[in-house]
Amino acid sequence: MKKGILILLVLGIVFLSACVEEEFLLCPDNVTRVIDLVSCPKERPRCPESCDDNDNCTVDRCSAVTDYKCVYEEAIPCDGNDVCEEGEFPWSADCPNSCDDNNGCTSDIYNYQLGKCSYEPITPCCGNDDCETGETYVNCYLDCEQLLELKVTRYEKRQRFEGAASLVGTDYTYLIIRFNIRNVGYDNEETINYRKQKGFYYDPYKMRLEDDSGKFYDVEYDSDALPNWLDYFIISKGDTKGAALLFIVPMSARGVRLVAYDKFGSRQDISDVY
Ligand SMILES: [Ca+2]
Ligand SMILES: [Ca+2]
Ligand SMILES: [Ca+2]
Repeated sequence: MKKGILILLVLGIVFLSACVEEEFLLCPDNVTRVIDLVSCPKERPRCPESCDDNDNCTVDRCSAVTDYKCVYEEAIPCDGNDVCEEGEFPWSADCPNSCDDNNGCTSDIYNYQLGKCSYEPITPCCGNDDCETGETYVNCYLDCEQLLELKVTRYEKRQRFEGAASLVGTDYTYLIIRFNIRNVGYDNEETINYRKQKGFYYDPYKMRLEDDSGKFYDVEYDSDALPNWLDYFIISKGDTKGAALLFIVPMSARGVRLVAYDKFGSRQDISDVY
């Protein structure tokens, strides 16, 4: 009996001691409570509230990649470092506002390698006092002399032309153009015609018509049936020749002009027809 009382007593003590409240400790995160501070969760690393170094020329970074430390990388380009860097011209105060040299015959660029404006000549350029390849009096009278003068003296439209198909009932017409062509400046030696002679090499098939819509019309081969037909010919400097050519144009063509080309395909002169 005594032994039974003793066992109950011991069990009672154990039970009571289990009911005593444990003493908890607060971890540094101010949230977690533990009995032993060793059990606190490890503090999570964090970046400083700001990494701003007040320098426009650095990129300020902080993340797990930088191990939660502030890292500063040079910003390129950097507006405000007194160096005109790639991509900054012309908006940045580090660069000149403009590289314009007021010369339409140079291309104006900012050269980042040299750190200054640089200028490349544009060729050909109308206005540089030099009649360059590709320039003629027609497309650049500023630089080139007039070498040829073309004057339409008469034109005639008809839908029938002897020896050629009738255009009656179509929207097209034959156009006969008579003109004078004067060599005012050509004094080159020509050998194309198997004769060594100075002057302008006239080729009827280098003549074209052009209208307001930008269409071109070639000389008809029946032109040689025209009185005054002028075949390949060298026109000496100062000489004028009269000639006639036949074209087929739509009735609706407007702003028709006769154009003379040289043997290289450059326009030498233009004369209005109608
Ligand atoms: Ca800069
Ligand atoms: Ca320029
Ligand atoms: Ca020029």
